[in-house]
Amino acid sequence: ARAAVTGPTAESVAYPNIALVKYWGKRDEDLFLPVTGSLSMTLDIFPTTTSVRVIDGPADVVEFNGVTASGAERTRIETFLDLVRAKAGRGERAMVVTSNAGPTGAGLASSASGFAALATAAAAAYELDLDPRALSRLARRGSGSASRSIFGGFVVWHAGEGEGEAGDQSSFAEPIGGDGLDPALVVAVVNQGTKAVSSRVAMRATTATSPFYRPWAESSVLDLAEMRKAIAARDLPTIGEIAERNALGMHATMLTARPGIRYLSPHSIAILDTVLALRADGIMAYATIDAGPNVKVLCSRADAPHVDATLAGLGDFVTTRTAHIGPAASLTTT
Ligand code: 2P0
Repeated sequence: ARAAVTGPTAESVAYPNIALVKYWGKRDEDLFLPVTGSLSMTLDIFPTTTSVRVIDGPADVVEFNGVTASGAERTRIETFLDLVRAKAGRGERAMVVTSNAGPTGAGLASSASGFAALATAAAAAYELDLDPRALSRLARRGSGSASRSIFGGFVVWHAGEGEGEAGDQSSFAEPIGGDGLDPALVVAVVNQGTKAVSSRVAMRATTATSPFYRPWAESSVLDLAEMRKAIAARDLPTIGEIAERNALGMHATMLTARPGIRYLSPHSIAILDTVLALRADGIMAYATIDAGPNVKVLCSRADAPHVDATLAGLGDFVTTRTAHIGPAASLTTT
């Protein structure tokens, strides 16, 4: 039996973001406070659409990509709704309908777009009046990287200062400059499947066991400062160089966890080789890789068709999509 509808439906759309300086490691797992700040580009492909309405039923109802959610997937959304309800001083359950246009859990930032969309729609459904900064802090509690998908364009997520309430208040994302920068990100999908080890588990293992974690975190702080300068200077080759080294460094911390965690596949390496070959040909293309084998290649808008065709031409193992700068999360109906 369907629960009776008791509130208006709030619907939102949010886009994934790809970090050019990565978030990898938490200093507080409950509050989702990161060890280091990070910086991303919001994309214009693979959005998540989510609607939330308050119902008078006994439990939350969650539909995920057309199927009733259960298990860990449902629990994660319910836990997030509990946080929204606590902030709103409300107790009613909700009906959540969410769908991803892109692959889920494949290192293509579905949790970023997912929790940015859920935070936006749930805050509206429960009548929480949050400014974008507060919405970013809320989205962070669902998935760290979701804090960045509240905003469009180039976005920095501050690590924040201090622990507890002080950390929670100061760890939010905000858009940074980059006006006039209009790069492309060619997404080379080599595996659409859900990753075997979640980012959360991999991060925890890495921070706890890799002797290379601290050095990477320290260098990432410097990368972030340099990246902000390169974006202000609209210097795409420097942006690409920093992004590529930061991502490879992050993977080095995972590879050196004990036991090692490896998201890279032979196909990922083939694409990295192709990026090197493109650069040898004078095409300014740079790779970044998240918690999955898929590779994202940053280049100029003008070079994107060539880069896309080159990667697509590698064989049947790869499919490509070219993304550009995308928009902030938004409420589409109330
Ligand atoms: C990032 N990733 O900066 C990094 C780079 C993956 C590699 O943020 O535990 O899903 O929910 O906060 O946000 C993926 O981690 O992890 C991620 P939780 P999340 O984009």
